[in-house]
Amino acid sequence: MFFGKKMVLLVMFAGVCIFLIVGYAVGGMTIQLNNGKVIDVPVNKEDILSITFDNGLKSTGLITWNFETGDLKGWTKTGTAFDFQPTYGDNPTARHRGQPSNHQGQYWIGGYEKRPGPSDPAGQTQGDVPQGTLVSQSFKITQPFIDFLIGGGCDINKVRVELLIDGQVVYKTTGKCTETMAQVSWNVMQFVGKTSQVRLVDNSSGGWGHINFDELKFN
Ligand SMILES: [Ca+2]
Ligand SMILES: [Ca+2]
Repeated sequence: MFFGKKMVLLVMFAGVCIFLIVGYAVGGMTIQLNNGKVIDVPVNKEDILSITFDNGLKSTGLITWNFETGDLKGWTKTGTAFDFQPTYGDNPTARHRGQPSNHQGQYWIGGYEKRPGPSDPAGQTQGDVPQGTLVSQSFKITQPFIDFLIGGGCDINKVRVELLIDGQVVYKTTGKCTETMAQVSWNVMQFVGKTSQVRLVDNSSGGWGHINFDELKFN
């Protein structure tokens, strides 16, 4: 009987040791809460595809969907069309375009604009000549709708925003040949659980050869 208890203790001790060793080997991340608590999660950054909150406000924590980070965190550029993005403030109004951007917050993608930050002169532009793409990291769709603001050119063959599922384009939307962005909503109910990307395309150097974009939300 005594031997049996000892064995149980020994097995328990061994189990704790294995748990600690495995935990150390896996690595992990630390989440700091604003109430002072700290939560350790044994998951490596490179293994995370997306982080989903119950309220759906941030389906991924690693991609800037509203550009309020002031950079292109979670996005990859090709070409030069998105070199000076995101754009700060209502630059079209600063250059007296008569078409306010209708951006949310302070930063947005304004393909024609060249004002990366508040210390840069307002009203500068890079124009329509640069071409390129801007593609988001992969994320998993968890909500039935993707809403966003879009403006800029209106030739869908040249400038557009695309939704990719497993690398294939399933939605594409262009602007209305005005700098003023308006909301578009994609019904993605059939793609819930699928791996997805958003891609901005600028294949034009001519008039209205740019795309504006901001405030993507999962609803
Ligand atoms: Ca914004
Ligand atoms: Ca262009």
